[in-house]
Amino acid sequence: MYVMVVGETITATGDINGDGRVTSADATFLARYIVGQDVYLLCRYAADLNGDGNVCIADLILLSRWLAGHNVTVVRREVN
Ligand SMILES: [Ca+2]
Ligand SMILES: [Ca+2]
Repeated sequence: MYVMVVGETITATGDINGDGRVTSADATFLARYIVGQDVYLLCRYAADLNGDGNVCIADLILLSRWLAGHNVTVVRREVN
C-alpha cells in the first residue's frame, strides 16, 4: 500500500479520517467536510483523490465509486 507521511501522521490516499482503512466512514467524513461541518482534514492529500488540488464533491463521488467497487483512477502523491 502506498502511504504518505505528513508530520507524524501516516495516511493513505482515501483514508481521510486516518484510521488506516478506506471505508464508508471516510466518505462520511469527507461529506461533512465538504458541507462545512466542523471536521479537520488530517491530510489534505488523502482527500484530494482526483489530484486537482482541491477537496470537493468530485473527490467524494470518486471515493464513493471506489467504495462501491468500481474501477476508478485515484491520484496518489508523495508528500516530502
Ligand atoms: Ca479511514
Ligand atoms: Ca480533488
